[in-house]
Amino acid sequence: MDNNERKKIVFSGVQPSGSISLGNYIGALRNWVDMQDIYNCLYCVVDMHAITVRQDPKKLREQTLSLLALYIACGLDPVKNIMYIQSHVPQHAELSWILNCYTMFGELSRMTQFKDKSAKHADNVNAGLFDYPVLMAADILLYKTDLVPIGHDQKQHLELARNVAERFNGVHGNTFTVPEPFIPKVGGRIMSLADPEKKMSKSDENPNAIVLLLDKPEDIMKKFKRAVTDSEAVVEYREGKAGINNLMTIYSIATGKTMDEIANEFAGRGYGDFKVAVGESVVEMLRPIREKTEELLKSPDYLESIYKENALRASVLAERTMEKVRKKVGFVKK
Ligand code: AQP
Repeated sequence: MDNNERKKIVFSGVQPSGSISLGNYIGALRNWVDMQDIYNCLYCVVDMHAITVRQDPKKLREQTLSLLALYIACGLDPVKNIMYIQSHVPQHAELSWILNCYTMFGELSRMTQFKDKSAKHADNVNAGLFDYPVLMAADILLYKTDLVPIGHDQKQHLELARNVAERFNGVHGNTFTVPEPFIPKVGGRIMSLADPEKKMSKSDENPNAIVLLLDKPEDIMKKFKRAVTDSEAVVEYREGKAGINNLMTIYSIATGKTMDEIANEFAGRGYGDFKVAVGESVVEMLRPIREKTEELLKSPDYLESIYKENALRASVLAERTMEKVRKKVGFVKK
């Protein structure tokens, strides 16, 4: 790389809104690991996003630390990357407020995640839930992010972040880098095991719908054995076979096999054998991650040193952007 050419910046995050799912891992985290050697990466535990739906405070604290431990256990290096907790860098909230004033009510009303989540949490359709994409835009734009690795479900939010950045730049001159999404070709949308027409979500109420990264091997096996498929008994990737397509995608990622190789391996065999094989491959893929996470959670001091140090590193970068933004919008310097 040319010395004058800066390394691209990557930002991504996961909400500690539950224990994280195989969908989060395959759609996002797994790709972060590959990116850490190529780019300057910030990986955030987005706890401020998580409170857009009601959380138990004690559990949220535990889930936040557990998620940070999981990041490390998945292979992310806390020295190479900036790995921190969103609420420890208040510039996220500050920029979010400013960007609110550059985001239209109509744009936010069109967000499908808002529509889905407000239907699911009808008793708590709060302004934060509506405003979620603006906080996400702030997360990304604070760091001059070039690339945002996400699953398919976040594409619309990323598009909004781009529009807000362009609008702000249009009014005040070039301020924000307009980010690009990075959505994996395979695994960008892992589906629920109980309803393969729906995405796998860590906050799904049906425990059989989701595989969690910290699930015990016997539970993972049970969930795959119960996975909803179809009545054809043919392991083949094609339209109309959402359940099988989902299991084949997961198996392909866990084993590195292509769809054709998988179809050949299970030709003439029933779904029973296939589901067991998928379960076993996922157990093996997740085993080292679970073991390492359990080990890290026994060292709270180590985790504390990581999130404190990294919040400082993130704050320095965030403050640089905020100084520029405050000046552009006309705030008096402190
Ligand atoms: N099913 C999925 N397949 C592929 N990628 C997925 N992601 C989420 N679900 C899938 C990706 O994981 C990253 C972190 O997501 P998040 O926790 O910030 O929010 P989310 O997208 O709302 O994830 P969940 O699991 O559905 O959380 P809850 O249930 O709390 O709303 C994102 O990059 C996302 O695309």
